[in-house]
Amino acid sequence: MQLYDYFRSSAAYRVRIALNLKGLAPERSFVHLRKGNQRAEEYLALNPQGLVPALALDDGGVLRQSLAIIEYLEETHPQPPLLPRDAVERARVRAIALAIACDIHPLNNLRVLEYLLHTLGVSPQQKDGWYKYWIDVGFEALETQLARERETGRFCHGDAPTLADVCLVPQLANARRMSVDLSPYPTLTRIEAECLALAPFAAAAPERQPDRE
Ligand SMILES: N[C@@H](CCC(=O)N[C@@H](CS)C(=O)NCC(=O)O)C(=O)O
Repeated sequence: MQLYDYFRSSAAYRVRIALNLKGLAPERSFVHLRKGNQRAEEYLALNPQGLVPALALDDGGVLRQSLAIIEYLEETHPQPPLLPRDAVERARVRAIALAIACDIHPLNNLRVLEYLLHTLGVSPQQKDGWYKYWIDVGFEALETQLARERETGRFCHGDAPTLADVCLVPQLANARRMSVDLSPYPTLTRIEAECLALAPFAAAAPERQPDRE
C-alpha cells in the first residue's frame, strides 16, 4: 500500500494514527499542499478531489476520504477494533468522528481559507476569526457531550481508543497550531493527553513525519 500524505493534513493524520494502531506501515508519498501539489495532474489522476489522504492498494485500486480509508482498514485488519461491537455504541463513536470530520474540519480546510482570503478578499484577521469561530462552535458541543455522557472514559468512548479519538487528536493539533485557546475544553484536552501517551498516536504527529518543515 502507498499512503499519499502531508505532515500538516489533519485528515491524513487520522489515517496515520489508524495505520499505526493496526500495526501497518505502507509506503509514503508526500503531497505538498502549500505548494499546491494536490492540484498537479499526476495527483488529480489518483484523487480528482485534489485532497489528501489517498491510499493506493497493491491491486491498483485507490481509496479516498480518510474515514472511508479507516473503515477499510478496520474491515481488513479488525484488531485492535476502532469501532465498538454494539450498534448503538458504534453510532456514538461515528457521531463524534463525523462531528469533527464533516462539521468542523471542512470549514477550516486550506482551500476554504484561501477562498476567503484571495477570492472574497477578507483580511487575514477575519480569516483567523472564521477559523476560531467554527472550531469553538464544534468544540463547545463536543466538550458538553463528552463531559456529560457516561460512555466517555479515558478516551472518547470507554477505555480504549476508537475512531472518535483518531479524529479528535488531529483536530486539536490543528486548533493549537492556529493558537485557539483550548482551556474551555478540559475533557477534550484530557482525552488528547491520554491518546498522545500511546505510541501509535505520538508517532503519527505532524512534527514526527519525514516531510515536516
Ligand atoms: N473529507 C476529506 C477531507 C480531506 C481534506 O480536506 N484534506 C485536506 C488536508 S487536511 C487537503 O488536502 N486540502 C487541500 C486543499 O485544501 O487544497 C477526508 O476526510 O479525507
